Amino acid sequence: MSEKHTVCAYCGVGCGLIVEEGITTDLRPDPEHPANLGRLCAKGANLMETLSPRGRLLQPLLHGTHVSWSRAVEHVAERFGSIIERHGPDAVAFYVSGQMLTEDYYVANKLMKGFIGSANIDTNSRLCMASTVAGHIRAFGADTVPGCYQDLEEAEMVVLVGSNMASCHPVLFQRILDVRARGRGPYLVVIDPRRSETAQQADLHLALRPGSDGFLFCGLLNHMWKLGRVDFAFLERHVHGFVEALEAVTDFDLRHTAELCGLDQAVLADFMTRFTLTERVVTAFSQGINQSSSGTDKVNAIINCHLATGRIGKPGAGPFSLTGQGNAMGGREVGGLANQLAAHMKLENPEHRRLVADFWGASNMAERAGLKAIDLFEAVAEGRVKALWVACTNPLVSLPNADRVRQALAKCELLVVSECMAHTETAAFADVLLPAATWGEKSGTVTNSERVISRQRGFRRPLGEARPDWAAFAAVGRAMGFQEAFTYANPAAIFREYAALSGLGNDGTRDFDISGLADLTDAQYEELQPVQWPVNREYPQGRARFFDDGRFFHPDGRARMLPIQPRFPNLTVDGNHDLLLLTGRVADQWHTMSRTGGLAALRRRDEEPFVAMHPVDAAERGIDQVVSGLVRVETRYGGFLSRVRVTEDQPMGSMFAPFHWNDTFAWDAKVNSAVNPTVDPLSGQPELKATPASIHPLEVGWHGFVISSGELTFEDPLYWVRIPGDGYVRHELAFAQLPSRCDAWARELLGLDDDYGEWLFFGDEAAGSYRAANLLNGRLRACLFLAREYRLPSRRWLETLFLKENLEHRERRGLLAGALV
Ligand SMILES: Nc1nc2c(c(=O)[nH]1)N[C@H]1C(S)=C(S)[C@@H](COP(=O)(O)OP(=O)(O)OC[C@H]3O[C@@H](n4cnc5c(=O)[nH]c(N)nc54)[C@H](O)[C@@H]3O)O[C@H]1N2
Ligand SMILES: Nc1nc2c(c(=O)[nH]1)N[C@H]1C(S)=C(S)[C@@H](COP(=O)(O)OP(=O)(O)OC[C@H]3O[C@@H](n4cnc5c(=O)[nH]c(N)nc54)[C@H](O)[C@@H]3O)O[C@H]1N2
Ligand code: SF4
Ligand SMILES: [Mo]
Repeated sequence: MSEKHTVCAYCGVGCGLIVEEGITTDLRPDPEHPANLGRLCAKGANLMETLSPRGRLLQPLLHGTHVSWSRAVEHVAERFGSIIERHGPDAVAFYVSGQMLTEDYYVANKLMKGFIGSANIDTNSRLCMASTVAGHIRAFGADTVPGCYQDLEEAEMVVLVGSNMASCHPVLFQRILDVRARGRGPYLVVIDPRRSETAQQADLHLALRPGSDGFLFCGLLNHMWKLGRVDFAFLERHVHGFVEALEAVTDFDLRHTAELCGLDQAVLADFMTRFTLTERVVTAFSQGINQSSSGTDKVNAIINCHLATGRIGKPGAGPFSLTGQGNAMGGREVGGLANQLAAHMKLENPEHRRLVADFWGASNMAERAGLKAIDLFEAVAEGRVKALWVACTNPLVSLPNADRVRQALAKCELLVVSECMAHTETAAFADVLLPAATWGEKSGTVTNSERVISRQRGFRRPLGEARPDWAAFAAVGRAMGFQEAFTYANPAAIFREYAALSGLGNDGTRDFDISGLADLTDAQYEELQPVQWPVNREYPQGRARFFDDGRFFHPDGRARMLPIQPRFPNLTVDGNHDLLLLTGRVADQWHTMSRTGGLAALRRRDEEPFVAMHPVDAAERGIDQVVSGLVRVETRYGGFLSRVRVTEDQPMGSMFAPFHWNDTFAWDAKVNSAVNPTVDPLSGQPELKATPASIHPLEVGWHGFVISSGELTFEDPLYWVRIPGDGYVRHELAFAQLPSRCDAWARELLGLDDDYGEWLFFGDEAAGSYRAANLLNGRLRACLFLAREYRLPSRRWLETLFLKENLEHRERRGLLAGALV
């Protein structure tokens, strides 16, 4: 029996886990990891199930043919090399991910920025954290998260803005609920247009008008000023720009702010006064703030409020950005964004460039920022970027205006995709597919939302020929001629180099410094306990809070308050699209579902893609009359199919759809086909939370479902969605019409066009319902139910039949009669 401490593969909370491998594999939360202290959420608890070999990419493929790793690497290096030779280094790019480990990220960034000589490496964190990074740098002079998780427990008031923490950072939310249950927890405010799972548990929910957060925080600053609570003594000593910042909010009195935000004035006044008078307040924010065309300004509007009152870097007080992916923070540290260098050094700073170039022995250092994600894919579509290496992300599903992304990928001369799964939408376009080792098989470090660096430890051999991503990038680096710079014995060697770089010429001038870890031996790296950065001479055991000493990272040591002019999303008004589409997540699914979509335990809560809307909006459009709930949402960019959920939790005038479902799990369900690609001019982060949209009933002739032992594919459906069960798969279906030769069609549809088993058929077009079932040796192999009306037999009952060894006579009869329970 071996026991390994590691961290969860999913979100930025960064929970510690203990994996015990023996005859069975056991996974339990680590009672001592500082992030979760023994807690776990459903996604984490089901992680072992994701290790199945099903669907994994096991071999390098070159145009679909199995080749050796060395052949694949040679091909990539040679093609990258020849494109660079003909068109210059800016004709190639990497698009990477906050789910790579720090060591993977470091090597990819080093190769692109130090040796290829372009800064065209960007990451899915552009869609996620870029506005926070830009906001932090403007306010603090560095991308510093001031506080830590304990602050959320020690606060008297926690304000969650644009964060559905109950679903997206469940363990952190649990920590808040736990102190509340002990009777001394914070007063909880949730600012979110919709009554999310988190808002449902709040003391106060401010359902503000979508996109109006900037106005709200400007109003708050104004209110605090009026109440005489601005801490001018602190500002005089530690902050620049406060006069201008305060002047900028003079117009936002309470009445005006309430109007702009669509909130009740008295309720807003209560919130603002409470915020003003409560000493220990944490404002935690996430995608409702970041994913906006004015996201950076919103981040600074929040930080302004904390700076103005000196409530930063203190126990229980400060602004707190929640990171999304497990190593989103690590990616920011290594410089994974196209406008950063490495170890929080700045690409535009010649001194930093020189330091890094000398340290790397870089032959071809990038001199200026590269293309940010949206521009990068546009450049691919226009043929300016000709070779692209995508690693650990599925942009065809997760980038806005996805149909344009599809065009870009189709056009790309050389698309390399590093994936652990064989079939993702993006992988389908790859010229070269590189099999990646994944969670449980690879080792390295990740950094969570509170700057805690933890070891992710592999406990299994990679499946097939899979390799860790760092090894793939390093191999290509060597094949491109940079042997010395890309020869690493193991992740520990990469980490040491990175840690040393972070301390280079630092002396406290840069926040990110882990030079205290630069001399770890392999064995010490293996044993490394979670530690919060910085780790250096001054803070050998890490530092819980920055700015408690009033020192910031602008050259003058002061923070900046910024004059904010809030604005609403700049949406092209389009008469037909009169509802605002907001997008986000559900608790049990992870992004593009490649890990979570196939697990029965995680599909029970939300089986099908859905779009939520208010009953009044539904009634006005006749959507409440659509019994099946099947609808199509459309915008000027494209559309997607979904089931409508009519609920008062969704405010009037807007809709909410999780962006998880895609062509792998459903038909035409990709939300990002409809989402606009407008970006924040400062951060380049897209406006994923607001697109004008319309909604229409889907004209359906026949509704139905199939239960079978394996996955099926369908020709010409109006709609299908795949729902995994334990030992079976169900597909929900809709067709325009029934073919004339139903029985033959059913055999083919069920993939059982063989001579085995016994067939039962019942009903036809005229009867308005049709059923078919196949039994082998008394056991149900597959069954199909279709009806004109959306009135179908109980799926649960049929699913229990599916698991039975031998059907009784009564059950066989019931199969075709179909119990409508
Ligand atoms: N279950 C699950 N957990 C996850 C993930 C996942 O895929 N699934 N992904 C991880 C990642 S990468 C990330 S980035 C995080 C994201 O975590 P969150 O940011 O919490 O999640 P989202 O659902 O994207 O958006 C949060 C909320 O923003 C609200 N919102 C929309 N528009 C506005 C607005 O104008 N103002 C305000 N105030 N709110 C608005 C939405 O209604 C939504 O409830 O989750 C992480 N955790
Ligand atoms: N409309 C809308 N769109 C959004 C968002 C939104 O709120 N609304 N949120 C955005 C945000 S915040 C994010 S972070 C993105 C996330 O979007 P993506 O990054 O595209 O989503 P994932 O499904 O997590 O993709 C990760 C891929 O990496 C693969 N993988 C897993 N482990 C490894 C590994 O170790 N190595 C390699 N090479 N591959 C691996 C997985 O199989 C999977 O296909 O989506 C963004 N898109
Ligand atoms: S909260 Fe996040 S890190 Fe913790 S177990 Fe759940 S998904 Fe994993
Ligand atoms: Mo994210």
